[in-house]
Amino acid sequence: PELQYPPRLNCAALLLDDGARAHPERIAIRGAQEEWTYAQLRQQVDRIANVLRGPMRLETGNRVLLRGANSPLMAACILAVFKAGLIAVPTMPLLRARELGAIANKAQVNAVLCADSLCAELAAAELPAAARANSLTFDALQAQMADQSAHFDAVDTSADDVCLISFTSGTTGVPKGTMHFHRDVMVICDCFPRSVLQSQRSDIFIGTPPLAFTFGLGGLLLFPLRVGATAVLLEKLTPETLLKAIETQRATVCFTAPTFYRQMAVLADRFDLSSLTKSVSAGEALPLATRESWRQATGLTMIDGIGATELLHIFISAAGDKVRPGATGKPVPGYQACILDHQGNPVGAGVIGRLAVKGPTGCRYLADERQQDYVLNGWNLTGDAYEMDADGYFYYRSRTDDMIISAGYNIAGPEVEDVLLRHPAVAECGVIGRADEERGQIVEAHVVLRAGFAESPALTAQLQEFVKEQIAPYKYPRSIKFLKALPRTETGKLQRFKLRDE
Ligand code: 3UK
Repeated sequence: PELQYPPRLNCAALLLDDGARAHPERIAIRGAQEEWTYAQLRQQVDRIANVLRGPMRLETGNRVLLRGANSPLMAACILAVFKAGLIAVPTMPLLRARELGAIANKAQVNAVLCADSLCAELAAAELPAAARANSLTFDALQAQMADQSAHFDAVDTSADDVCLISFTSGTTGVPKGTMHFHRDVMVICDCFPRSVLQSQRSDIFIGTPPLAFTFGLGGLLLFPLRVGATAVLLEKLTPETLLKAIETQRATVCFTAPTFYRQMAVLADRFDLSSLTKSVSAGEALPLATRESWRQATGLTMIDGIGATELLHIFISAAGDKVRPGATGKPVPGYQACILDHQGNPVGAGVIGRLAVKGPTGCRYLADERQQDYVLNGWNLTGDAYEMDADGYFYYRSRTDDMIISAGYNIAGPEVEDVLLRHPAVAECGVIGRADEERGQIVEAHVVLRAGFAESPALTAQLQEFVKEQIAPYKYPRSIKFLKALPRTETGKLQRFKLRDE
């Protein structure tokens, strides 16, 4: 892909001002209540930018913590921060005071914009004094916007000025902040969406990932703006309300996590999903069983893609007839990937090793010694165990740390999960290694049953047999536990450590 941008670049100016000039009357963003054309979005963004640089007295390079569920106003705040030459620090809506305080201090934020409904938790957080004094709720922001001009000239930033600090949903330790430039924002718009998704101006994007998660920021805001399409931003979506919204909004592109697709597949026949042409899955591995049930329910071939906060968006993926069952896909044009052994040497086809990625975006942690663990000779080590085939397709096996070693066998939990998901009684499942004196670890499955099934020793035996019939018998779960729900992050990732700690 052509990834040439001028050395002076403000990504919001490029995404927004150009769109507002070229197609002012097209719908840019729809929310639960409001609908903004490109011209209106630009005006909202410009008013917010004027608040930021006027009454809030922020200066180029200052950092603004943002907190809100997906909505047009939240989107406008992020764009305004970019346009005003500031740095956005978006935070996940479900974070608690302790985590918010850690992020605010790590990123040394100078100001805060927070949705009214999420203010209480932030009020309880320890913020840098200056940021505490320079906080606005969305209601207060809107009151101030009314007094501001609807025109703001984008601050003349450099393509490699930081505009975004995105925090990883780290399962352990202090969250890691990853820094991204104005250029990186354009790069992700010009890689995956162009070469794999092939998004168009007529597309209507919808989905669940929060804008504070770069999967959502790209898929539900930046990508649609880049091609003049429409972004639908709704909060608190459930599998059922997302299906309803796809129907009523006539959405064409859906972004969500595998667990949502699994639950939607069961309900899909009650909705008219004929508008939908693309369904993108990311955040965790897409089991083949889920790909198949979604295909049966909708006729659509899902677009699986692995992305990471460190790399900003998706770097391995495949769509349409390029999809190979069980594989995530091939490196997105612009990116390279390879598999390394423990010494850091490349391994050949068919050997499991550590995934390494190089491309136009990459990991830049904010003051964190873990930078050395993630980047080796310019290659980003994502922490995933992958395998490549002779044709260059990449197959996810597990997180590097999650590989189960039982009686000398290496077992990838997701492979066992894929089998269990094919059983009619299983709605959701998570497979981990449980410490065992004799075998080192044993395979343990945590299963959520579908409605109409009840746990019993007979069902446990049946599930164990079911696994043994389909994959090497040593991979079968010697222990099966039944749960009402699995612990997941806001981004749809299974929290395996919570299953282990049980
Ligand atoms: C895992 C996947 C298998 C993998 C993300 C799309 O998930 C995103 O970013 P995070 O920083 O997590 C990164 C890690 O998540 N993962 C993500 N997608 C897949 N594993 N198949 C997949 N398709 O372990 C990776 O290292 O939260 C995803 C776009 C932007 C993102 N930030």
